[in-house]
Amino acid sequence: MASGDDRATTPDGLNGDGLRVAIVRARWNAEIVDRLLEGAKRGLADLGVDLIDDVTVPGSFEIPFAAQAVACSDHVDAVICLGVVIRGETTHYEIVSEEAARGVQQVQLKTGIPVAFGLLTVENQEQALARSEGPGGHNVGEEAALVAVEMARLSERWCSTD
Ligand code: RBF
Repeated sequence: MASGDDRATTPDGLNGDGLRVAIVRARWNAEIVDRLLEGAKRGLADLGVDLIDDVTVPGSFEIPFAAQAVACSDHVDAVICLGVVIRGETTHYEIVSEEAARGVQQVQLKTGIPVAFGLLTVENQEQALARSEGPGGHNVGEEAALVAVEMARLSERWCSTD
């Protein structure tokens, strides 16, 4: 796991035993998304989590819709979203990245299922590579896996209806 001043630390003793987690990932920039996927799977395995589904969608713009469908299924405790949006010559960068972020936040607030934002929104390929298994092992997919588990445990503790 990477460390750095600008990154969250993981609570001591965090474990994912018994949690059911699904991944929703975009096919745009697939080579880099695959690196995020590897990181996310590693993060989940390290915490003993069962990955129960791995859903792909065309692009990051579609991620919130799929995340909502998965979160509504009653079969998951958390969802991890993975995508890569690279700034180009058009305004699509802002549209795709902002709508993906807004949508993911809406889904977790609306469904009560934590949805981790493992999307890279970057200027270029170099930045994307650095944040998906770059120097020091920085992998935003792995970080998103830890966030998903932490938030699922938090939700379990405070939102339980038992
Ligand atoms: N999807 C991504 O996940 N990452 C991108 O960098 C990305 N760039 C796009 C640039 C343009 C000009 C367009 C039209 C789409 C882009 N998409 C990207 C796809 C988008 O998320 C979505 O799949 C499509 O717009 C279809 O709804």
